[in-house]
Amino acid sequence: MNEKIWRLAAADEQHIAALATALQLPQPVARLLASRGYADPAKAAHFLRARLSDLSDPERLPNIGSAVARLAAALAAHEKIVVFGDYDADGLTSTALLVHVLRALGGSVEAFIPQRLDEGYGLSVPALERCIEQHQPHLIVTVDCGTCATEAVRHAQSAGVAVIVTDHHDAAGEIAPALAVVNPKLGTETGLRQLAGVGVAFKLCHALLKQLRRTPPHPPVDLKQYLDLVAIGTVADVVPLVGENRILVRHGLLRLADTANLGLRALMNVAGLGENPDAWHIGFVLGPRLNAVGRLGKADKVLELLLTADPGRAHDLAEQLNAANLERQTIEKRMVVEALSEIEAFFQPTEHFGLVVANAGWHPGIVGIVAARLVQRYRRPSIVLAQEPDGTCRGSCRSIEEFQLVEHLAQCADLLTRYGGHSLAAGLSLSTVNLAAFKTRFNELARRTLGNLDLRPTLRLDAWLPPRGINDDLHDALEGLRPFGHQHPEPIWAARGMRIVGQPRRMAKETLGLTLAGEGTLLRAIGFGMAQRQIPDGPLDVAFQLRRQTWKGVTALQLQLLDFRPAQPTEHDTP
Ligand SMILES: [Mn+2]
Repeated sequence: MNEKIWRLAAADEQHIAALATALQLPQPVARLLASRGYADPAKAAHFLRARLSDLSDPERLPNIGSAVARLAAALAAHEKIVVFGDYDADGLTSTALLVHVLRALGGSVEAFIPQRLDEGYGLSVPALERCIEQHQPHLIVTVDCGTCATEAVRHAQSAGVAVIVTDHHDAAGEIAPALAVVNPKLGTETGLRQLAGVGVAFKLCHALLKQLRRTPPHPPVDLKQYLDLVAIGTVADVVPLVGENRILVRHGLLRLADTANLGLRALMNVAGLGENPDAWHIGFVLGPRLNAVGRLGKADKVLELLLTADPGRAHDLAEQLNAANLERQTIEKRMVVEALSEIEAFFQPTEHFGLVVANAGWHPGIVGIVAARLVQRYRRPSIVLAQEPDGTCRGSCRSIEEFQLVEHLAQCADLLTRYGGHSLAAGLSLSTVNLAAFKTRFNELARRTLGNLDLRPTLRLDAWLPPRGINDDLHDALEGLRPFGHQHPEPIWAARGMRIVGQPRRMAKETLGLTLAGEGTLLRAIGFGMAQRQIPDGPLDVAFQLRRQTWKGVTALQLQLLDFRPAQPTEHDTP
């Protein structure tokens, strides 16, 4: 597992120098920006500023005008509105956002979340029927789902219920005949296509407020106070943290630090989150807690948490979410062990490029996380299926950049009952009688696409640093690049020919501690999970992320090691 290919991100050296001068940036930061598509100083400055005023006009989303007009009419006529969401963190934050805003505008609004385990994802006919029976709405507004829910939308209309769809998923079929389908994937603005469901819901709210502001009295809503919800849904849905998503998340994180949402405040307390939550905390601390109850079939609790005005109730619910997350972890661990033992029984690296495993004892809400673990381990597209007693398999796929899921699943459409999603993550179901044929076909498709590629994990270096360049100025300059996440990862640096001073320290939890020296600079380094790794004699090249740690009142830089290797001459590096 130590066999990583180190690859320096490509960037034009002339651009780097010009950018560093123009924006007064340390060379490595200029290099990073140039390599990530911001070589032009104006573009880079815009990226670094990430101002809310740089968000585009929400009216540029397709069909948003008619959606806003209908919503405004529903508010004016005090019609009963239901926000129909989804059980993941994106769908739940989208729902809470729209409910908060419409209620603040005086709307008569209820929320509805489908049951993951019985009704499945999105606007299905059974979920719709339960929704109508429960709430008797005049108008349903979906968030994070519904683009192709043709049957359910017709069903609603024949029951006299109007439907507005807001969504961000790729259209995998006929577009639902709703009165408006607000989905950036149906438009031509490439910058908006990356929005999460909650980003689309935010745009809808923004457009609605703009509309209402045109005629007094002015609506008493400050949309900025809900940016914490937008940040959470956006990060948790793993959409790229560039463009408008970057702006929304950067400002949403500032809002989250001081959130007025009692549920989020309680959840942060229960999870032990400190002063300045960042995107990592959403992805690895808050996101899993918000998703866990939904996975286990009780997403309504998250919705209640995000909507409650009662601090005691908020605390209780936060505790329940925390407990559900622990339960999820236990189930996940067992499933990973079982999946690995199934795969190891047949796996040949030169034969198996698309992994499909199925088991009757697996939890259908947790298959996606297990698939993600398999991708991490094997670097191949992986599908994990829960076999149901009714003779069907339901599951999740996760993939690598080199293999687009939905287009490959389309080539198995005759074997599947349902599939959909994105290029790196998708869901599917099929009849168990087709399982063997599907396994073979999926592997064959993956072999055709991946068979000739080098699938060893790569470490994408942002720059080689001279040891003297590993300093506080660099660390400070990185603050402006935050938040880091999908498609804008935290920078990885490397340094050549570092010598180990003193003895390596093997510490608790498999942690390795080193003191490194180069060019007269001494640096502390730490490697999580590396305590057992063999340390080569002689100087090392190290790859790391830069941290500033305070310990016993002393603040110092620390290299968080991602890999090390015997020092190599420069010409060995893969470009
Ligand atoms: Mn989503």
